[in-house]
Amino acid sequence: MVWNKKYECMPREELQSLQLKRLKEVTQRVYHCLSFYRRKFKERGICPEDIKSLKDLNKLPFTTKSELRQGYPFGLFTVPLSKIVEFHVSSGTTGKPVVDGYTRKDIEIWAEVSARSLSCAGVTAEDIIQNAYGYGLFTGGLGIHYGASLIGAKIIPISGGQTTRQVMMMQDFKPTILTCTPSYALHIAEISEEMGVDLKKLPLRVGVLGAEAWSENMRQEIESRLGITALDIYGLTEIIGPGVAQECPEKKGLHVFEDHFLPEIINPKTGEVLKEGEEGELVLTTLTREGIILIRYRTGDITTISYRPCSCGRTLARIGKIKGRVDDMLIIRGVNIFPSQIENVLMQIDEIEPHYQLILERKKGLDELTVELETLPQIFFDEVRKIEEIERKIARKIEETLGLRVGVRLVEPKTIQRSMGKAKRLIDKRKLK
Ligand code: DLL
Repeated sequence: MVWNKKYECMPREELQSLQLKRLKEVTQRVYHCLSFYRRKFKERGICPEDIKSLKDLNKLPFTTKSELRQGYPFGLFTVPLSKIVEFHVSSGTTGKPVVDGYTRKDIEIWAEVSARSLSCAGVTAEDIIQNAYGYGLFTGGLGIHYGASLIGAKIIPISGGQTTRQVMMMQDFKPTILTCTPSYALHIAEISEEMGVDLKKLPLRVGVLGAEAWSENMRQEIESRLGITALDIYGLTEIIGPGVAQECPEKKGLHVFEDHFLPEIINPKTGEVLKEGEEGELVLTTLTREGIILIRYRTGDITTISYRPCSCGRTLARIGKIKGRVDDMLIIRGVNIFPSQIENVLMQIDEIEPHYQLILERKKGLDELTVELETLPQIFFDEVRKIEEIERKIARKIEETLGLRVGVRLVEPKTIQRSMGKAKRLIDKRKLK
């Protein structure tokens, strides 16, 4: 088990002075290494010496994803290329990806924070981990692998996909931990049920699930279908990969490994720093990375932060479950909504499978949202009245809970595409000029 109590349970004042020391070092480093940061600092009329307390953080400029793209591929590295030992890229599909370059020390840090994450979820050297995050340029597979290795746990590096084989490994190797995206965990459950295998009877006990937004009710669905405790792991390629923040079994937010990553929550429209508990965009500054140092990176992820110590003993700040990305927020007839909020309602309905898609269209100048869902196999599609009744019931439930009128369309079982990694929930069919 890798529980670095020195840092994870450090009194806040001590942690803050460590963060300040590290913040001063990284601002010096980026200022002297990169004209990109020097120019941005100068535009704001500041230099690294102006950072005298953590409060001065908000004098520093934000860094955005589009700036990282402009530096593609190696323009924002803070060390010579000869020091880089590994590359990963972000999983976004539009335009050039964002590249992360890791030095040997960065890989050690990554292994440490990933090991702390897994340990926070209760993983020990005795565990067998079925790692079904994708291996490759995506950070999920290798990030978890490095952490599990540091703990000394036994790893099945199966990667995503080949779901029948995943179930076979679960029966034969008897893993105790499953690591994958929440949507893929549900797909594994579905295939195992088809194969007549009851995962609840196997030794699997914990899922360390992340890389996409998922609701509380989706957690319950996963826990009951797989017979596990499902815990949330957060991270992003730009910062390091999985291991930025992790939920403990208390399930009261994700602990941010603050000795490495300094979090803030801002109003995404104005950039103003928000108070503890207020919802906004998560901004992170890397305090120890070498290959890439990010100052006030705008993650685009919406959450809240709390600095209250947790009953697990950790004093690290906790972020709430990520609600979605700033750019995933839908505004439909004046109602602001995230796909995860719709998911939360859908997961409470009995007559449907937990697979859905949201289809956004523009009709007569107005945005219309249709929720597409699968019925349970035992509900027959020729029972038109019954189908319409269920559709109306779901639409009513969404309207009651979220104040949003949507169309609901039930489709036959197994017609919505399953994901092996991050699920694509929203299909935007609007032809916006
Ligand atoms: O998804 C890293 C990761 C791998 C995290 C495995 C957890 C487990 P990227 O592909 O760069 O990295 O995508 C990062 O995914 O900005 C969020 O929008 C989203 N995301 C990651 N974890 C969560 C989570 C990996 N637990 C982007 N909840 C981030 C909600 C998440 N969204």
